[in-house]
Amino acid sequence: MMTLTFKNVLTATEGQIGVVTLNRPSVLNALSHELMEELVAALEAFDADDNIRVIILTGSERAFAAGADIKEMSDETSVSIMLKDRFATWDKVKNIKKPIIAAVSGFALGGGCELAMTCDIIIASESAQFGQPEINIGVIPGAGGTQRLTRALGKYKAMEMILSGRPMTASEACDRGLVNKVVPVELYLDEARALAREIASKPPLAVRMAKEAVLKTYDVPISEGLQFERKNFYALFSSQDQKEGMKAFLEKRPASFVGR
Ligand code: CO8
Repeated sequence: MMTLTFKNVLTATEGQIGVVTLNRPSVLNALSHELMEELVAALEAFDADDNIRVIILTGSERAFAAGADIKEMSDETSVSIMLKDRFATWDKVKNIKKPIIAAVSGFALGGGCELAMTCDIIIASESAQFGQPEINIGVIPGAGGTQRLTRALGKYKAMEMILSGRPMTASEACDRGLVNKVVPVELYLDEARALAREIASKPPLAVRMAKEAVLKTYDVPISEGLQFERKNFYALFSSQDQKEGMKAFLEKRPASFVGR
């Protein structure tokens, strides 16, 4: 992991936490294709690294990301953009198995809002704003906004945001369940780190299966989701960590998890 160097993203490890920082400040972290490819490479490397248990995805104080790169897209045609299959990288972000905490400050607009929503937990600074302004440039959200924002906020608020292009403040996003917690700007990364460390202390296989089961709710009717949950529950009983976790509880001592 440490040998990977990128142009548009920075990576760092802090104990069992992998941090990926979007780093195209001159364009407010606009999500070019090159940036997305590097982002996926960084996330996949952390996902494959046994020493990493949780990933934090962040941007700068001024911008998490102001959307897909409009300059790069402006001359595309329906056919050219389809043939380039730009959403393949987005699908890979969705398929990361370890939990991803988005630490969001400043603009999270268009693809930036969609990227945050593709993460599992969103911690925001007071300056964060979330929006889907694509309507202002003649298109609509393309990386999940119409679906994920609607699941998060309900039909009426999502419709208002997507049709008007108006952004939402961090505190409103938090009140409505799109954001987990809002903190002053100097604290949002620390808040994300604290939560990441807590999750990193849990048994990794259970964390992985819990994430998978929660996400299943987006894809299937509840009867199938319940079956899926049950199978993951059963499967964890063949892990060492289930034996250790339950034994430690009964012996009134802290558990020591190995991820097997
Ligand atoms: N793409 C490219 N460049 C951008 C983008 C962007 N999304 N956002 C900002 N920039 C650039 C600006 O052009 C400017 O560059 P320069 O200094 O060379 O003029 C620089 O960043 C700073 O921006 P501003 O001067 O505009 O800064 P302000 O503080 O005045 O305004 C805003 C900040 C309000 C965030 C403003 O920049 C803005 O409205 N940006 C565009 C927001 C937007 O419309 N986002 C949606 C884009 S479409 C999308 O995301 C679809 C996603 C679907 C996935 C697609 C996969 C292929």
